[in-house]
Amino acid sequence: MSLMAGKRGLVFGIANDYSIAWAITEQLHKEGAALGFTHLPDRDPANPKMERRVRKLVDPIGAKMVVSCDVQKDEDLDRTFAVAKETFGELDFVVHSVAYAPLEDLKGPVYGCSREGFKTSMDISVFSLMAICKRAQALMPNGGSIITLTYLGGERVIPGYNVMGLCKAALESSVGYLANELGQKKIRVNALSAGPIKTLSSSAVKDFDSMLSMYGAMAPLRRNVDVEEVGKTGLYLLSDMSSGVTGETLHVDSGYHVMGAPPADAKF
Ligand code: 0WD
Repeated sequence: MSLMAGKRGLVFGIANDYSIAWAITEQLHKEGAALGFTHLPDRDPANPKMERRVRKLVDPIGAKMVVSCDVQKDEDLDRTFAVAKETFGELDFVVHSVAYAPLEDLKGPVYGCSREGFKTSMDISVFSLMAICKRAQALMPNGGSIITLTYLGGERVIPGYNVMGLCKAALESSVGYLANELGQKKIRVNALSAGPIKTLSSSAVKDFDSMLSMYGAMAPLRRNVDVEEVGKTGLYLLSDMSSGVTGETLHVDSGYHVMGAPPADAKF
């Protein structure tokens, strides 16, 4: 029997086919999940680029719902979960794969980050998980699994990751608190800490290409991860295979996070 047969869930954060959320979706679909999606609101309703980009991917896999949702807006979140209730009745899982920082604040230095930029980054990248958990738990009377995407820059200083590192630290902390609060309802909350993957968002991170090559040189597996590996771990965390795992930050990074100094053979 398929791992996700009979399970229903929402995926936040597909921008295009490079998105990590799409790689997770592909795995969930393969294992028989019923899926709903959100996309960023379109500025010009006459030319709905965002919706079209997401629909091109999710319509062929039988998306049960596709809703416009800016996670900064409570009314958008309320509408998304109202549509999910109408469509699915109940939910079994949610994928939170959303992050944003204004470019001028992201590029650093951290001490130069604007107050507004900090608030926006934290609102979209951290508060949105709490806001989503609040609404999702009401649709999970029989328990469920919620995952978010994070990066090592939340645990250690990764030059160039800047304000997003601060966001990921807060996000990972919120995963622990949320796991504790929702545990009695049999809802698990975990973070998947991915190695660097080329996507629309990561292209905004300074020196991203040198980060990629450093993983190949430094990581115990002496290679970087590919997005399919991240997708498969997403599937694991959302399925009953991980039924005893909550409050965890699980690294899918070829082991990079355990290293404290470059291995002897490392060439940069
Ligand atoms: O190397 C990487 N790519 C890594 C990414 C390594 C480790 C973690 N991550 C994390 C990111 O920080 C993020 O949390 O994975 C998550 C997904 O990132 P991604 O797949 O790399 O990036 P992308 O394909 O751009 O998806 C992020 C999406 C947005 O895409 P764009 O590029 O259009 O900003 O987050 C969504 C949006 O779809 N998003 C929002 N959704 C709702 N409301 C909002 C918003 N206000 N802002 C951004």
